[in-house]
Amino acid sequence: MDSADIDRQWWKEAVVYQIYPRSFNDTDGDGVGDIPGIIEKLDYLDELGVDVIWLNPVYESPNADNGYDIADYQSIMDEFGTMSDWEDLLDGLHDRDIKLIMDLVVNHTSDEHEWFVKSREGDEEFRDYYIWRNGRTDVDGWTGHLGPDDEAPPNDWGSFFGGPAWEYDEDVGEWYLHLFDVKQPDLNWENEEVREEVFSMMEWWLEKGIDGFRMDVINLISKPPSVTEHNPPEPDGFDATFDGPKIHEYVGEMGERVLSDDLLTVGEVVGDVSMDDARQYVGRDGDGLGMLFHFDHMLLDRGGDVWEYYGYDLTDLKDVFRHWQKSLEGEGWNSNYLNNHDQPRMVSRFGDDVEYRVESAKLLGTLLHTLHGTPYIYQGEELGMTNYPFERLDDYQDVDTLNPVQNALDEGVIENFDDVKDSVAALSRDNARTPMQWTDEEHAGFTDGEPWLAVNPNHEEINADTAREDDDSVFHYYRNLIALRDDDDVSDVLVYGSYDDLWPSHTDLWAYTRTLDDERLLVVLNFTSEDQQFRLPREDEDHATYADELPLHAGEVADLDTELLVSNYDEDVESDPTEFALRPWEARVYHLS
Ligand code: TEU
Repeated sequence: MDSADIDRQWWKEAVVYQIYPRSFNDTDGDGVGDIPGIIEKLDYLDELGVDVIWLNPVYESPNADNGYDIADYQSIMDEFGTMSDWEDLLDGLHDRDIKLIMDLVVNHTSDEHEWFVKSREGDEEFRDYYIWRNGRTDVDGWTGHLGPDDEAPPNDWGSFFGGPAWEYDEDVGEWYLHLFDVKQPDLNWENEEVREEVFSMMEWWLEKGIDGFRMDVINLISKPPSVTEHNPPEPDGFDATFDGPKIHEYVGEMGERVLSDDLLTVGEVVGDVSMDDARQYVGRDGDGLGMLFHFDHMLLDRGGDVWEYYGYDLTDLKDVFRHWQKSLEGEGWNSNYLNNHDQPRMVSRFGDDVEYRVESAKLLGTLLHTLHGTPYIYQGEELGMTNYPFERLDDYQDVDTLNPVQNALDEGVIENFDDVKDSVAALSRDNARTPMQWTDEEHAGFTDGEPWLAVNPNHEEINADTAREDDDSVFHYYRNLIALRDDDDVSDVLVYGSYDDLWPSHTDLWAYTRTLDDERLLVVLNFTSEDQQFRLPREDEDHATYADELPLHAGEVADLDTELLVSNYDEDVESDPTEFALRPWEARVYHLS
């Protein structure tokens, strides 16, 4: 990469911190986090040094899916506070030079949204805001969910949260589509008025001063013809809901109408997104999004169900990142995340959360902050928070755990919960949602009341208070990583340098370079709990096991200034980057210039 080609944007140079308000900090003792609770922690966020907050949904909602079922896009959920609290939050962030992006959930609303209530009442104006269809009466042997007179749903799609994707409504006499919970009816984006409503709602938030949007399941908004047409062709498979036929028309329209380069925009894209689609979403002459959240690395260790946990191979993880890093190079921008509110804790999933918790949390942080793209930190990640020791089905709250498991038990797909409990515990979204661990006191200082979801018992050891006092903590390591993006000596190569995998086939080490002009970073990460040996090959060496084209060879290093920029072991680190031994979960970043 050549520095002359850099297309600078503030959001490429930023670090984003995600807040799941329900689990962040509770000030009124109801056991649920709230906006005043976030305000109370603004100095903490400032101390960490993050540049942007992504706030999960805080809008009015009956909470069938913790706020992803929105009943009013322009008001704040009572449990979380008031609009004036939210305005104070925005001011408090902006005063500290921290930006705010809001969650945009417009594939669906709550069934309690006024639009759906009216649609269901038969109000002509709102009927076409949602997707209503007749059931099928000609399906022999349909054994699934039924409407009246043994009517089968319009097609056989299942919802993401288990069970059918259609619900029969007696008053309407038709079925409505819900790709997620039955309380999350899908909006009909074919209807121009729906698009208008969404765009003007977005403009309203932008006028209030926000700095961008994270867009929930944005690649689901265009449905296939078998659903949108009145004399539909044969039903498509469920995969047809991903990146549907008019997706770029709709997202492009949003880009043109509402978005600009000055906003941070990140679209969540579920399913197997093709690189052509990805480039269309975020590419130079594309739809106008800045980044995507794809799922390729989140699906390596699991099947489609929450009880299908298999573990992962490092080479597969590297393949996913190499694919995205190289395919978007010079064309679009990457987002990098290893966990969020829907995923298990990264240190439990990709690291070692027992013996090498601190080392592996730091190593994963090093990866996140040295890849090409914008890093996203999920609350508690900066403390090395781990998965929760879930035991019983009653321990969970999440629809995406409870519904599919209960359905599978009812249908005999699972014989008893004990058979799958370890896998469910490894994958459940509730791992991310246990309350933030602030102190070693009762309920980890999250609430004075009863927390809505149990606090991890390891808060006695893992908490923000302890971490801030300990110079060697994950917290301080993260502060250093975040600060690197503001360090003039390395920020350009760190943010804009191209990524090259040095040793793709290595099953235990992840080694790569970032290159801008003559400057380089060399990152070497030991993804195991054993010692490993690293070696840079010479140019003329037969290096069959390394990358086909070596981005860096040992001979070059002799002519360069070498600085050990980052290391997660502070003692006994040799300065020669061409050959060295790595201890368990050791991470090193050398700056070569
Ligand atoms: O998630 C989309 C989604 O399908 C996955 O995150 C899914 O929950 C995961 O693969 C586990 O099965 C978004 C939101 O992030 C999530 O919290 C919402 O529940 C969902 O959309 C519906 O709005």
